[in-house]
Amino acid sequence: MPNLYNRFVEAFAPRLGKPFIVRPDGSTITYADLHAATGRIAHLFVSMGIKPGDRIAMQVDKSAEGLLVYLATLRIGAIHLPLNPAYTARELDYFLRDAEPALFVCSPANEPVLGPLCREIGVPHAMTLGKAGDGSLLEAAGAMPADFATVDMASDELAAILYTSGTTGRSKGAMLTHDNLGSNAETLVDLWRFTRDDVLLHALPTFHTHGLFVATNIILLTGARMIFLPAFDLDAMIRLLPRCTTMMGVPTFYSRLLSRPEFTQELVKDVRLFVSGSAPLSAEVHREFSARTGHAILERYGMTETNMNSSNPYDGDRVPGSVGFPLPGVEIRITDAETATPLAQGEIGMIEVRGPNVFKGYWRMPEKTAEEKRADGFFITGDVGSFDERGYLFISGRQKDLIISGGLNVYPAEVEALIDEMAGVAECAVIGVPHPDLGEGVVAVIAARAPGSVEAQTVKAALTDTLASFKRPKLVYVVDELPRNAMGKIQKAELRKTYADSFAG
Ligand code: MCA
Ligand code: AMP
Repeated sequence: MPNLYNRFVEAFAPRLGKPFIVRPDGSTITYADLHAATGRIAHLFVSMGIKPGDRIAMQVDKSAEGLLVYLATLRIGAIHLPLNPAYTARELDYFLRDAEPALFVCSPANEPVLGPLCREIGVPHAMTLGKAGDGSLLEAAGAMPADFATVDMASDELAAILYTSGTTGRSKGAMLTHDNLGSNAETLVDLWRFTRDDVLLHALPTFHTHGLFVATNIILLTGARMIFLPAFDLDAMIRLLPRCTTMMGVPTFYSRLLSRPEFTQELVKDVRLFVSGSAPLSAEVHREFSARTGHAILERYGMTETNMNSSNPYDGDRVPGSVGFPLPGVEIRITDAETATPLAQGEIGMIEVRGPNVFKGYWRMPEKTAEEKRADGFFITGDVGSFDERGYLFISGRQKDLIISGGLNVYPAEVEALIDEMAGVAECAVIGVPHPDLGEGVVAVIAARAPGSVEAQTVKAALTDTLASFKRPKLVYVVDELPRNAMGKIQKAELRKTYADSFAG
């Protein structure tokens, strides 16, 4: 039973003829289709010599078939490793060398570049999967039998590795067990009252916790269905919301919906729950949404390393600006960042989390795991916050130098390292400043070695091939020098003030 897939089977077995996925064109994948297709893919993987514990890395455009690969990976006891399609070959090179997957799945269009990269790195197998289910993977799986005996796993064995960047140095693979994912999804099903009758509008990417585990695992655990969009598409969302009972999104989804006059209370009269997370939802958007639709968005708080930690209540006040209460079974404490001493209610400090949701550790980085997990099992989130007198958690900032743009994380250190290497650059600082659509927008402030030694346009162009587009600075300023404090440290807070209005208006 501990194999997460078997938890799903238990839930959807009575619903085999019902749709798991409905595409915008009306075509469906039923639970029976899912079970048979994942059986075929699982047989294919086993026939290729892939074993439990092996990694299957995947960088493909969003598709329902991609989810089938995730589930087949679980069935054979291998480890799912999804990667953002925006990553460049340089970024992929790192992930493939670090994770040493047994198989890399890429889109057919990228095969000419990534196939040779896999051979150079020594990845044993590369296959393709296109948006329409085309490519070599499903073609080969088609010849396989559908019946497959899902492999038994211990609950603390790995189901997935998701890479998160770090404030310094290399990206870290967060190792998530079958029980991390299963326990969290079960908790959320109960807390958010999901049933087989729910229809979830799925417009999130499927290479992150939010769209992959929170949204998809909940649906699989209830035998419900999702209307599955191949990408974020505001027109399609407005067209399809009347057929849905629930939606999950990052704050940008909600502010974009509000920008449309046709997004009204009437349009969403059959929706019972809107969930937001991955980045702070502004109290203003929360209130405007309530005024427009009568719905209080339910904001929750999570991390790649921990799945979901806290949530506003289903019944009761969903407080704008708060991420709610710790989930059942999850402990959250606020500590002094320096001394690790727990702080009193109301005091602001480091948010720490312990529970069955907390990951096993970073892939092949025991020292990083030890830095971020305390001996008593609490994980140091890097987020700063406090509890109010009613027990609601408020996140007031981040101790980690991280920018969250449209729900995607950008670690300044990674961008700064690339800019610092460029000719004519003395030094640089990458900061996040308010952005009306994305919450925070990435800005680079560069000190030139000499007047005119570097140009903003050249810097932007040079990053095109090396950095995923969402990480690239949307604005680059060249200055004579960067502000420093008495210790000689660049004052990012000062820069954030100076450039605060960069995206205004
Ligand atoms: C796209 N672009 C972005 C972003 N998205 N730039 C900065 N930040 C972004 N988030 C750039 C593209 O590179 C492109 O640039 C241009 O904007 C248009 O791209 P397009 O794909 O058309 O954008 P979009 O479809 O409008 O996407 C915006 C989006 C998307 C819908 C907000 O980024 C999105 O789906 N975000 C959700 C991410 C997510 O799922 N996060 C959960 C992480 P150019 O024109 O230069 O090429 S999980 C997590 O955080 C924890 C666990 C949690 O609590 O959930
Ligand atoms: P990731 O590394 O992509 O898992 O991002 C996790 C980070 O997103 C957390 O550490 C928080 O800083 C942030 N985050 C997630 N949900 C929320 C939320 N509801 N409000 C504020 N920040 C959030």
